[in-house]
Amino acid sequence: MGYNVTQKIIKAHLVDGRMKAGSPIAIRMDQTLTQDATGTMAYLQFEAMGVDRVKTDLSVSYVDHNMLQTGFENPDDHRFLQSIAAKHGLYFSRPGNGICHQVHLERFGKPGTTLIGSDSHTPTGGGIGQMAIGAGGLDVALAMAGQPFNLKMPRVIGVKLSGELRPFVSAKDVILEVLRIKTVKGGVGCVFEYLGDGVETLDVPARATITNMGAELGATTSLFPSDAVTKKFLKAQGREADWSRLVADKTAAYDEVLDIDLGNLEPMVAMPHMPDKVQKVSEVKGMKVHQVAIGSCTNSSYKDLMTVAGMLKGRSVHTSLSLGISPGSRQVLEMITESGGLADMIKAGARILESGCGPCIGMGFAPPSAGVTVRSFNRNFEGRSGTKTASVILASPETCAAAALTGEMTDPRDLGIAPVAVKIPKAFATDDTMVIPPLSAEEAKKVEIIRGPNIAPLPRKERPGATLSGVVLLKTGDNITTDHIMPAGAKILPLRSNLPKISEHVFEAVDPTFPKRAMEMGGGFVLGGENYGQGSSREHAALAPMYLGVKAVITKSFARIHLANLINFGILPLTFKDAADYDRVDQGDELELDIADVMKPRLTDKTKNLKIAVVPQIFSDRDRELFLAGGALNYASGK
Ligand code: MIC
Ligand code: SF4
Repeated sequence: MGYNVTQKIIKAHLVDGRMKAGSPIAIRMDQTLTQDATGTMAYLQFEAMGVDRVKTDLSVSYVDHNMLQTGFENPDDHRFLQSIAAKHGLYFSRPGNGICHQVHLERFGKPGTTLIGSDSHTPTGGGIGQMAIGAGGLDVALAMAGQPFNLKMPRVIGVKLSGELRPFVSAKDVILEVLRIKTVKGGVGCVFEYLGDGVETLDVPARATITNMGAELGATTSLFPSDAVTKKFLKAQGREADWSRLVADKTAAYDEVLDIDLGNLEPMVAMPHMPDKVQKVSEVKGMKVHQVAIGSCTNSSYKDLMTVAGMLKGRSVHTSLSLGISPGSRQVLEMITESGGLADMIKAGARILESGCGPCIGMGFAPPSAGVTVRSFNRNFEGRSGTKTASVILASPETCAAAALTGEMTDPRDLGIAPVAVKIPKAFATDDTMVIPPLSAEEAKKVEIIRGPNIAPLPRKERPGATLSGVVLLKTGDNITTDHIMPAGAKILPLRSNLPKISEHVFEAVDPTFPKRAMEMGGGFVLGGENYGQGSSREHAALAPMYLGVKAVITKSFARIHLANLINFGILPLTFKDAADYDRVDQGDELELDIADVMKPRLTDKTKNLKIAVVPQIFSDRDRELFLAGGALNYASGK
């Protein structure tokens, strides 16, 4: 039997383990990326490991999230990141150069290689056949220190594409269709690998939209083959030498196959407040819209924005709303400027935001109270936009542009305008002056790391005792996101390097009394339903609860990255052996967890005098030792 693309890349990077779905494996990481909101912590952790220079082929530190500079915190952090990159042999992508995933795809990603990034949308690189995986900052720091990445060998779901997309239907509609079928928890433990005749009809930006938003399936990553289309893209980026062909063998097998006929798809949306609440645009047409935002790492390529520019050209944004556009990278901004697209957008009344994450993470351009905002983004969790009462609808750039013109949900095919066809340019603008290359080892020695007052020292955890006891501080439901656990937004994001301060906001939108109660009670337990911790890679969703004394989290199931982050910071993740037991334990109950043998924990609900069977979510000896050491940092530095 031949290999699929996923197996080929894993096989070439396998350091330990067996390639059997569900088995623990360790793979070598060729490249790393960080962004500023997770990066400060990742570099503090890397520093604590005592390694002078990154051991990867290439590591890049990006600044794209914390771009609003309403105080000293964000600019201080940018300066810290620039100096620490210089110290340790990294490339530094300066603020203004663009969103990490878009820039990495354009300038650094390489087919057939591995990339680990401290951001959940790192799988964007799958658009050019790179195995790109999102993880917590600590796992990225370990990779920079030359350690392999530990994960479970994924199941490989083949998504067989046939046919061709019709006008005004685009890549976003493909991934929304996959989300409709598989839901936000349907991809946990899986790689989505795209195959079939339809693949060659999709250009790289389209492929990258699909692999990017595969993160919303909870997937380990998503992958396209590297073919002639990939070669054309890399050539236009002046990087033909980085191309290599990588396709599945004819006899390759998949654990499951999904068939999608591109020709049958229609414009779709994900309704509030989950990316899998998918409907056809035609089913919600006429709904009033108060804001439109186009951009984010999902849909901010040159092609996306030129499509929008073409639809707006000679028309005006509806008076009832504001349209904000954030280009994905400086390359995109430069090229839409030179080709006249930017002027068409401005003439139509669009507000041009800087090149970065911006409104996607609540960094400005928040919608009005109870407003409906249509966004070309990937996440629509409650409150994430910065306005708690707002509703976010996720849609393609075409559907966003249609809403911007009419002021209501509109199927772009009903506008009665000619479809805009944008071709991938023969040559992109490839000026990398906003990327500072690594210094020589000699020069790096002279660099002083600049730390502002916002950088608090890194916390360490003690080794756990034989018994963990305390009360259930909070009982949550299904699909709790890391945005629920550790909110982002313009006010809280600048505190990412300051754990004591950011911890005051844990579970803010769910129960604002949580931090105070947790501190007063000396910590305790958190209960959750299915898919606990889905969404972002932010390790602060584990670190901050750890700081507040959370000892274990007991759920029906976990999302992959958050599960790893919990173990990395010494919080024990457990699932109920019988999901029905979730209903028997209540918030406020006093629990005792005997972990004399951590692989056979014994849980007692002392309030109800109940024994509850639980399963530790620890799958390898390494993870067990790491938890027993009080977390990955103690483990890695031998403390
Ligand atoms: C997100 O989209 O939620 C983020 C902000 O990019 C996060 C990372 C973070 O919280 O810093 C992610 O996706 O991992
Ligand atoms: Fe930035 Fe949004 Fe992409 Fe996260 S999802 S990396 S916040 S653009």
